[in-house]
Amino acid sequence: MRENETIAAISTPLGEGGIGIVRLSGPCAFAIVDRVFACSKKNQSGYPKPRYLYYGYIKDFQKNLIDEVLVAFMSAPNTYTREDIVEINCHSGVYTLRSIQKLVLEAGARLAEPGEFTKRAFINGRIDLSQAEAVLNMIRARSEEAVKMAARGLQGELMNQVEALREKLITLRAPLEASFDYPDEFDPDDLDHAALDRGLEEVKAELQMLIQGVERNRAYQEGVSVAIIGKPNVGKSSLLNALLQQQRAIVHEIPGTTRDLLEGYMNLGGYPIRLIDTAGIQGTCDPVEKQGIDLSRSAADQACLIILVIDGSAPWTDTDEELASLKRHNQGLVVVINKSDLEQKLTSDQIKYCCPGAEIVETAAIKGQGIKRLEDAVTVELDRLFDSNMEMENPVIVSLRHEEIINEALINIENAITAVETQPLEIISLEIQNAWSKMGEITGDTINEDLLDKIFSEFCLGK
Ligand SMILES: Nc1nc2c(ncn2[C@@H]2O[C@H](COP(=O)(O)OP(=O)(O)OP(=O)(O)O)[C@@H](O)[C@H]2O)c(=O)[nH]1
Ligand SMILES: [Mg+2]
Repeated sequence: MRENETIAAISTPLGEGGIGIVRLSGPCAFAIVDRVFACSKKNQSGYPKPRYLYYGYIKDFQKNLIDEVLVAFMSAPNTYTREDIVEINCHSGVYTLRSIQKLVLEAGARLAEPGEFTKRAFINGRIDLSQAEAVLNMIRARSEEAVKMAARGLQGELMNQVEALREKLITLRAPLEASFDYPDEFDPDDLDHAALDRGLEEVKAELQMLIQGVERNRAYQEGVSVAIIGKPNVGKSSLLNALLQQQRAIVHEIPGTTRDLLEGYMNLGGYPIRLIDTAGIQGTCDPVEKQGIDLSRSAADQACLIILVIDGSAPWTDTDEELASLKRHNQGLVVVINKSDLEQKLTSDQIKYCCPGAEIVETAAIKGQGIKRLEDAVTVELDRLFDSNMEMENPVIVSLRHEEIINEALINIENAITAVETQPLEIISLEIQNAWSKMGEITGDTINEDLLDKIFSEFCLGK
């Protein structure tokens, strides 16, 4: 990384809005902005006084006015990047923002790479890697729960847990290393194998604890897919509209109205949900309908949870039974008996027989009846699926990257435990060292430049 360069980028979304920000970070940030910022109070106030907003104009080198702005100067090291930072608050228009960015680049800054501001915060030691990743999670969070988890990551919760574990590993390894380095003073035979074993078991349990909440956390972070499945005309699209509270899908009495997959987004119990309406499943010779049905089946297969809709005013059929059997292991299922406002021909016994244990909810989608009960049933099913009864104060682990690292460290520790009885001390020590080093990849203590680049490249420009 070219740390000595001053970087700049538009840090707010490009579009029309009240305020847009062009941000600079680096040793020449103040000097660069000074070349393009005409500030009336400059001399009287001893500008730039850090953390004050200065009113003035951005002008190009020919003194043409570009925008009326407020500029904040923040001096190192008390800034996001620990470098000098300047934020130019301008009017948010695509052309204005781009013009100011272009001007500061001409005045000596370099265009920042995606995530480079946060990368500098990491490299300059203000945050660790897990906190940098939490920044990304915060930006991407699509539900209240996801925001809460990202905030915990930002506060360094994961970093603290990981560092405490790594400390333990150092303590466990110390007597082993001492016996290699000072064989005269530390006799390997005096080593307390039972204590070593106990310590390793403790670390193993803590690592397992760390991974426990992963699936649920990921569901909160990335969202869950919920597919509405059923025979034609049972009211799937009506249910989608009722849940989304908008006329998203066409509803019609002609069976086979929905031919494609249709999606909408909603939030339930803190879970961001991708709700998918599907074409009604039945035997057909129509090639277009058949394609739609193939899509329905694959949506059912890939969903985290299936809402199986059955028409309560019609008798139970073999197709309903076949649809009930689509549920995979580890997939959630809620059964809806729709059209409960009409005379009922269906008994829940048949459903209970084909979908043992499944929650059954009666709705009248076109009247909006039973929708709240359906939402509650889906939330309960998701909680069950993602083991949400666990205490909320579980460690914050959301990324697949962390999970993989912890799993690998866990293997090292399990190897070390097996080695305590059977292998030379060097092997145990090496496994502990490997686990310590692996865990350092979470905080960024032991990570290579390529991986860092990969992580930060996922950020947006200007962050
Ligand atoms: N009485 C009654 N009619 C309903 C209810 N829900 C849906 N309908 C009617 O059933 C018909 C089919 O509804 P849709 O929501 O289009 O059903 P669908 O399952 O999406 O149908 P396809 O897209 O053809 O598979 C429409 O005429 C709806 O007005 C309900 O709760 N009660
Ligand atoms: Mg439909």
